[in-house]
Amino acid sequence: MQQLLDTAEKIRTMEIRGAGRIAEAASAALRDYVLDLKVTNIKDFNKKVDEAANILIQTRPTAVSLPNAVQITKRHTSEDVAGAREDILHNADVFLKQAGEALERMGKIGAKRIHDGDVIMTHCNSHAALSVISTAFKQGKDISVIATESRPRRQGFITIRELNDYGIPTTLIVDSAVRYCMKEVDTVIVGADAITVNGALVNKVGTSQLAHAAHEARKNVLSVAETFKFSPNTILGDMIDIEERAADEVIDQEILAELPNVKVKNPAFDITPAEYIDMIITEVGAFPPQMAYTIIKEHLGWELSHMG
Ligand code: RUB
Repeated sequence: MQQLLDTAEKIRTMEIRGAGRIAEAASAALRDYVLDLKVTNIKDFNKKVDEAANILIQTRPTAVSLPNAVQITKRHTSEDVAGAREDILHNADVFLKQAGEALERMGKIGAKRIHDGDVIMTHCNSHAALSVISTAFKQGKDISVIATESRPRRQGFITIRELNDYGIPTTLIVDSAVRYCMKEVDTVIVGADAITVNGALVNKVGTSQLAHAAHEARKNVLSVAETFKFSPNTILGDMIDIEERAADEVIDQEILAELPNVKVKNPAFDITPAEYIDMIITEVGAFPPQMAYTIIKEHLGWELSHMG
């Protein structure tokens, strides 16, 4: 259990971050937990697995990849502990393998939408978006990137490091310079924490202003998202919970303490409506956001909505 708690803590404190990485870490943590779980009857086994699953799911509320990965990993129909354990280990191995392959496939599919000479704007740090950008670059396309800082946690610094390592010409901007710089941009490429049934994109706060500015300037907006980032529960009417993080990520607590009339609001994500997104690149193809329902139905299955 201690190992699983450590992983949960790393997700909560964002040592492990990004919707894809969170999902992979949770699946692996559940696999390792089950491997060491010493119970003999299936009822106790299921109870323990559900408890562990809930600990992982509660670490961060927005990335749907997290509950999806946990549900995909823990589902089994076995009546005995050995069979259930085997199923869960198998599920985790398949999920982790497919997640790795998905990143590569999305890179190849998305790179087709990037042309020689393109200027790409990206936001935050998305492994999926970077897979598309780096694949296009490795194909020999002459591209450059404008990367936002992504306050308050500055994940943009991780992005510029990765782009620099690839050798891709990169310009760092502050978040408020997005609209000013949009005239230079050909395509906006971002990741996703969740895609809802109506094709809305939930991603790092600030994504919606990028998409809005791109829409206004008639530039393309691509979101790159594995199918496990689509939300089955939104079919049942559920809303995506937007994580609110601590004030001290935004302002020094000592300064804030001197300002009794001031409070801080620090939402970690925002919502971009489908009308501002041209295409969602998944591992099974490039789709308009209006096809979210079909992706959920065909690739996640209705049963996810009724579990957990
Ligand atoms: C990260 C973020 C990323 C998505 C997709 O937010 O918003 O764009 O999670 O990332 P945080 P990936 O830093 O708060 O986790 O493509 O790597 O799954």
